[in-house]
Amino acid sequence: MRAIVTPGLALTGFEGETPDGQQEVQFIRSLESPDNREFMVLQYIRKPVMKKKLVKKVLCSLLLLLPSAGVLAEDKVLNVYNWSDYIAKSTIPGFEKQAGVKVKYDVYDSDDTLQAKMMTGRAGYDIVVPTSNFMAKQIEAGIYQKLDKSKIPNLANLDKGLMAKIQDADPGNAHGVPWAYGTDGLGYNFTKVKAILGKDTPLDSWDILFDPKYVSKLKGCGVSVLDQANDVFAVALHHLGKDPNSKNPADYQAAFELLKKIRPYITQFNSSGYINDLANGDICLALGWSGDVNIAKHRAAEAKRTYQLGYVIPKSGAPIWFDVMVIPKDAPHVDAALKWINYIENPEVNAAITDEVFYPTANAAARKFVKPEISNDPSIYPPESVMKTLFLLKPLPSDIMRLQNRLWTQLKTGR
Ligand code: N2P
Repeated sequence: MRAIVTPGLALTGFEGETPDGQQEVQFIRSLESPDNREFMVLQYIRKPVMKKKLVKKVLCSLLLLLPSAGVLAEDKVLNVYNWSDYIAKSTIPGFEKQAGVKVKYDVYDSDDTLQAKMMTGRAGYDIVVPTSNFMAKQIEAGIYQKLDKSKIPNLANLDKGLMAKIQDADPGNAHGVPWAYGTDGLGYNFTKVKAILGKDTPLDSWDILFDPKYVSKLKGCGVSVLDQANDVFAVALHHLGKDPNSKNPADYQAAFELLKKIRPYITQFNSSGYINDLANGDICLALGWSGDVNIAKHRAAEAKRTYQLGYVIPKSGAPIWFDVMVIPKDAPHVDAALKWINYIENPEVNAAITDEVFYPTANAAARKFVKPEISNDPSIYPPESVMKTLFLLKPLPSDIMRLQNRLWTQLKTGR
């Protein structure tokens, strides 16, 4: 049984009996404070049937015994829901040791999955990590709480310029702290692709994916595309010379036509398994995320594969995005969540994550702890000349998101 009580709250709930009449069930759904902060109180009380009055009496005294917010017992558990392949091996054990909090860690590989879970409510997570453009809609829907920044002193380590980039999605950075950022680009098995397309074909172009003349030849060695409509439409729109964050439905129809032309050559839609597929030589081209492709490259080298893998940001430009840690309004362990955010923004903890998953972070103080071969790798930390070509994925109106998803299903199922 979990209990958190703040004085002055209204109580909602119901009570009844199990169908066999043997047990009394009391379910108190939530307590709501006047400022709309919600706290889970008790989930279920199941006990042998007692006289109603007695149940009420027991409950009342139970509530009186519960600690108030000020003297709340410290959280011993933290439920984190994060992207797959996004954390160092040392991150969780380090936090558990330092904070004395046990971490339950679940992963997803698409913003759509996260969004569906969060919008349904009561997911039980204390920390989730949406991409900033999705986060904006979720903040609007009121599902995240404002951060108590006094509990996150390590916020001082963050790069103000990068924080400013996500203020469109989260004004004043009131709700979120960036976990990492990255780009969308092309992951290659250079050895196989050059053998098929010829060593002089320029690989720093989206043409390799969007021009059937190239991609048709790569079908045989495997072509993977991220299973996230929003990213793929942004890239397709950009390739057509249209606004990658377009709000015009006709633009999406045009992007859909482009994608339909290459659909026969796409051998899989995938947002996590493609890392191993690339590392194992099961695909030779991937529209993927920067760190993921670099993880594949690293795994292939560790396994002493003879082929060369690599990540390329096409020279015409590519999406850049930020994934952001936020605390759901109904998070059961807010205090532990704030401790987690502060821990992640410790420069050495933060650098260890970049060293393992090859995603840069907005933590300026961490950069000097990142291994030099990683912090000097332009496919991981895009230099200023490349940064200028990147476009930020922005929040889109809900009808455009729905249109993207409808066209996406049609594309994948080929109907
Ligand atoms: C991590 C994927 C990064 C998420 N595996 C893209 N926003």
